[in-house]
Amino acid sequence: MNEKITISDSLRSLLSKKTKVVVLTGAGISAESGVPTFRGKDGLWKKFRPEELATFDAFMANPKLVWEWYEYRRKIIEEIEPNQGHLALVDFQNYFDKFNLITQNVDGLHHKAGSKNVVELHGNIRRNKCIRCGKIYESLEGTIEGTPPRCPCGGNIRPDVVWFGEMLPQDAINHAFAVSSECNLFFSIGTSAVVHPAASLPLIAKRAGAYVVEVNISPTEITHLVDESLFGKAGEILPSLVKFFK
Ligand code: BV8
Ligand code: ZN
Repeated sequence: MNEKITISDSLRSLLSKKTKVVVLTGAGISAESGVPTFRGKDGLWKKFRPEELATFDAFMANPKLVWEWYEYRRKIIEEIEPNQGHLALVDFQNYFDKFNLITQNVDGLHHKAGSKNVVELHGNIRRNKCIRCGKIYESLEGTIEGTPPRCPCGGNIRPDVVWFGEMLPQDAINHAFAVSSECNLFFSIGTSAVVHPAASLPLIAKRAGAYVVEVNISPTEITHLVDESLFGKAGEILPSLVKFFK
């Protein structure tokens, strides 16, 4: 399915190279690749609530359970490929003179699809770090085997992702705030827009006068305030939007 979708004249006129575009993605853009979303019916949280696993306290209380949950997610991610939605965003990046891709996802699929300078607000599940000395590990080489593995300094190794209650990487969120407040066109794609501060980016763009478009299979927390909602799968909607590029 790649036929043309119906978009407004306003959006159509904004799909020109000169428009400054920011895209925010969430778990929904990876759904068609087979990555379970967080809050959907097949959501990752079906057995546990976010606060039970994706927090530092949860890791300190039960490092084995939290580590195994991430290992389970890494296994899913190792076997999957970017989908048409990720690939369309590479076309977006090649078309628009000013384009910024910001993601809440930790699966690395935008990078794998060929997107450049991806801003990962919540880190990357493939990377790890030591909770004691902060050493970053791109692979587990050099760590002491265990569940979780240990750093030679004695500290536990944890996934290099941002947990609830943790600050986002300062440069990432500052860059995201800056470009969202200067763009003409902002896309919120495949996110329920409940997790802050990422969820404030569409509002910042809207307040700065950008035209805000949501791409989602169902309404979200921000549907009432965006300028245009394109309901459907990101893997179908985004390639259809590419057809409007002049
Ligand atoms: C912080 C990494 C402060 C880990 C993640 C009350 C009000 C406001 C804020 C808070 C509050 N209480 C607590 C907070 C803060 C909290 C927060 O926002 N909580 C929420 C739940 C209320 N935020 C934080 O803690 C952040 N840090 O605030 O620090 C601070 C200040 C001072 C000092 C210290 C700290 C940190 C948040 C980051 C958490 N980490 N991930 C991991 O992955 O394990 S969040 C996690 O949720 C993922 O990153 C995910 O991307 C993100 C957001 O979820 P979505 O991506 O939107 O996924 P979801 O499943 O919800 O939705 C999927 C959507 O896709 C749906 O809408 C669905 O319809 C759609 N969809 C499905 N299929 C498709 C599709 N769309 C299109 N096509 C399809 N095919
Ligand atoms: Zn260490």
